[in-house]
Amino acid sequence: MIVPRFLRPGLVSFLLLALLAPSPLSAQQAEPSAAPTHERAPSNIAIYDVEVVAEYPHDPAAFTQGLLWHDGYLYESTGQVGASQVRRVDLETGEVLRASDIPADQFGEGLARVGEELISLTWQHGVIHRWALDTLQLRESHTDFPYEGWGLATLHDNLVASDGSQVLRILDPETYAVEREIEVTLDGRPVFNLNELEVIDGLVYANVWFSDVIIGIDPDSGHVVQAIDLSPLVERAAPSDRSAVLNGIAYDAQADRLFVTGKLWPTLFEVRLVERAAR
Ligand SMILES: [Ca+2]
Repeated sequence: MIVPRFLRPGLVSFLLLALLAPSPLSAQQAEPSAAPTHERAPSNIAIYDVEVVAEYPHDPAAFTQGLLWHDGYLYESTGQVGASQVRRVDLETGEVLRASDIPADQFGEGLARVGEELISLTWQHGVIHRWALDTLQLRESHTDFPYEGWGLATLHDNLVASDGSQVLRILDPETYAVEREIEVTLDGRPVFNLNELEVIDGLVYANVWFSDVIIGIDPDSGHVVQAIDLSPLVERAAPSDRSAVLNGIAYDAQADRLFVTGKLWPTLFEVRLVERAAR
């Protein structure tokens, strides 16, 4: 858990710069006047470390794609073709209390709650499912969503969805029509691979696929305003599978508890954010 203090600033700068690693698309989109990112660290964002408040068991076979907290339970969606489910999970024991299979040809993705229903995405199938919150019975499947499904959360009265790119989409929670697109940027550069989502106090928090950082995004501007360095937890979870990346954010607003986990991780962590001192 302990990372030498003197290593931390450099470590998180490295992690943040990794988010901005040049890709053909980002290179094309970069402003000609923009300074090369390798010459400066990202600025104007708050950096947080985490303290572990509690550790709970997590199904090490769960390829976690969506995670949320509601009324005393965790709800989790899992991926992989033939193994995707929507689940209600007991926090203390990690026991799967109830589960429903996502159709076996589909790869489950993000999960959000709207009222008494859960909504789950699929990766490349264009299908969005609605499930009864209490029974987890499948109620309806929408079949022509034109984007990849990655992360999903509820933002005010809408849904917010990621598709693995730098774009978040605000969706109508009934029709899934796109009401607004948000390009997510850090220091003016797009941040790709946005994955699992959670909304906390109006900010959209996102896992970034294959990174150890969760970013906090202002949904009005798309600007990254916070970065949370989870690398000590990744080391602690010691995932052996390369695909076992940090993914899964759930917030218990009533008790102000923040939970994070990863795909195939044996542990779910409750964490407290600690802002890193300005330097
Ligand atoms: Ca979530």
